[in-house]
Amino acid sequence: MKKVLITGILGQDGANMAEYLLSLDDIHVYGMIRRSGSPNYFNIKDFEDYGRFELVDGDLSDGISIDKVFSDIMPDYFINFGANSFVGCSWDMPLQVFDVNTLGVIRCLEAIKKHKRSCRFYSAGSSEELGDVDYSPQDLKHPIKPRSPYGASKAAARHIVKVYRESYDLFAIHSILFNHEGKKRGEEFVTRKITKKVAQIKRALDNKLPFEPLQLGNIHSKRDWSDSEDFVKGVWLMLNQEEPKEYILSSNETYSVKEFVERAFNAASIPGLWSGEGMDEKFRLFQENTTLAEISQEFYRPAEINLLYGDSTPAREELGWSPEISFAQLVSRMVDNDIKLLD
Ligand code: NDP
Ligand code: GDR
Repeated sequence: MKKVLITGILGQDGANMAEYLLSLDDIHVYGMIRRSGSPNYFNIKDFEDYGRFELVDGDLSDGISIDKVFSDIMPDYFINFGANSFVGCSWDMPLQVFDVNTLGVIRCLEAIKKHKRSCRFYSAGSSEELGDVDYSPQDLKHPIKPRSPYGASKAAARHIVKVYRESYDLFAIHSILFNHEGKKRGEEFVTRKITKKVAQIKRALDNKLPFEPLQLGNIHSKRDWSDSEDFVKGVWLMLNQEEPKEYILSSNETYSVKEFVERAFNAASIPGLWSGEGMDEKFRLFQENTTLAEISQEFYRPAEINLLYGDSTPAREELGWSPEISFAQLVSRMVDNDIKLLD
């Protein structure tokens, strides 16, 4: 039986990875949770009582706990999805972001180095490391130029994973993941914020009730969006190659937040039209003066990445990976899921 330790188990990718691995034979999954007064088990509710799944306590900001969790389990694979992953808040708490996202990775690597060097390690890198991009689509040769404390924390983690890989001959990788979303996505990220609000507005319109419009920041930024369920399979393929080679995972398409908004309302059969410019830009109900979405200064960031557009050709050609869920399917799956959750 292979033992896989996953951090960030209650988050989107950790839960999707565990669910995928439990669908395979011969894998025991240990999901690490951090101490909280009221942990949210929603993302793991479908498999938390499964026999080959166990929760263990640990915190990436505490090296003693990482050392203990690792040495108690002695895993064959260590997948680090734990992070402070919200770019928007990273300007407000840069030290905490670096502690968890960068020093946390060193704590994982130190445990592997000390207790079991044959353990294969994956830590989640991010397209946020690329920052103000020089060219599109972005590949692995693109310079690292982060635009946020979060992006900088992931860039630093990238370098330290390479250093440990080369210094101690570890199978340790930090591959760049472009945006990926889905039914388990946290509610502060823009896609889930949109689909949750669209579901609420649909409910209000169907029942002729009043509602507050969706409020967003920069709707002109473009992102390369995929489904997390596709990405966790790509990460597992990367972990099972012969050599520890890094790859980009992306959809190879890019859409603006504005396009996501349109498609989400469309998926809920709510017809709308854009009007106005800048801070006055609005998405209105077709042929009515009802605002569905509007702009708010509150959701702008101190610095923005205007365009992310990945090139995952090497992962497709060499690992045989490819995403199965299209952008249109991703949006409608998320909207349908949020509508169902209101029932
Ligand atoms: P989530 O925010 O959904 O999950 C992150 C998890 O990390 C949460 O479960 C959280 O715990 C946990 N965590 C936070 N701080 C600590 C800590 N100090 N110790 C242990 N665990 C901690 O993120 P995703 O699942 O979307 O992302 C997974 C990884 O991939 C992250 O590293 C993210 O930065 C990276 N990434 C994500 C992308 C995306 O588009 N989703 C793209 C590129 C990279 P709790 O539940 O208690 O809050
Ligand atoms: P991102 O995701 O920053 O790309 O990081 P997010 O969904 O937060 O933002 C995407 C884009 O939407 C714009 N935006 C808004 N964003 C949020 N959250 N809320 C809003 O109201 C809003 N209005 C506009 C943002 O400015 C941005 O341009 C995600 C995370 O999963 C990271 O952990 C991961 O590393 C990167 O993707 C790749």
